[in-house]
Amino acid sequence: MDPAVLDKIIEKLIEVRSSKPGKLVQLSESEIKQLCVASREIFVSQPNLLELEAPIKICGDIHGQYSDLLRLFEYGGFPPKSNYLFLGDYVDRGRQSLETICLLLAYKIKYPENFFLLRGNHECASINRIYGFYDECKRRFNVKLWKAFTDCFNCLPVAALIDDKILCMHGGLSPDLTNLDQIRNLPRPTAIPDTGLLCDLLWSDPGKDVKGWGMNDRGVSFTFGPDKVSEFLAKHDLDLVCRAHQPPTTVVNSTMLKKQVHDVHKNVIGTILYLEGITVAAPPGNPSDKEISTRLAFTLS
Ligand SMILES: [Mn+2]
Repeated sequence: MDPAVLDKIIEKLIEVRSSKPGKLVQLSESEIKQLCVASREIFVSQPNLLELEAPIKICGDIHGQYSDLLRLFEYGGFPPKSNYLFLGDYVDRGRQSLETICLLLAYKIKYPENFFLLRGNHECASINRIYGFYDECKRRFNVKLWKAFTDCFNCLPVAALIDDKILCMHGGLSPDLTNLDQIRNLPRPTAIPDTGLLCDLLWSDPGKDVKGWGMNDRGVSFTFGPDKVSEFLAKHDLDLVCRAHQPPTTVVNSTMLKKQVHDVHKNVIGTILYLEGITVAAPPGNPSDKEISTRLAFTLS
């Protein structure tokens, strides 16, 4: 897409960082369509299992909370000052899914080798039709635009490997995952199926008290126990599984994180509220909307 158009879009989107949180940025339909098409081309040209290097900042669910995304960049540095990997769930639940996804796609197009987006379970038409994104697209634009996003989301990569040691995805492990090439070989474009490897990567959860594989209360996919994580890490010579998808249960500091990163056999790092030494408080949320307060962000250096 035209670099001048792209720069204008980014400028408009980040201009509101000095405004009151919640201020809308109404891009044109044509600008948003261009973001969908140009980013989709980049997603398809890059592997489904991204191979990345530290230093990189890893961020969890944003869920349409655009002012939180801007705040996150204020803390961590606006691209390209820092490299970023986002773990999915950009849309739904929050009030500004459009601003959120547009800024993320714009940065992906502007800095394709330094800014990375994985797919979350909400980057799927059957989910974001129900949980807010469809309604926001329809209210502010039209259903055709929502369909343009679906075409783009269907091409998002689903996992990343950092320094050959840290496997990142939105949900978690899968009983079907025996070789990382299976992730590399997942076809795109694709919707997220109800079962199988792709479904699990985007939907599964770790279960502290689970041994092996357990039922998942979400009614989709599985839970996996610490034994399955240890087994998986040993088999693939990895240090860590890093994921999002759930509200934070632990707040760690960088020392704790480093210890965990270097302490192999240890579980799954996920849903951590940490960025550059600053613990970001999760906004008070409606308990029934647990995911809205999910934020994961930490730096690997
Ligand atoms: Mn999720």
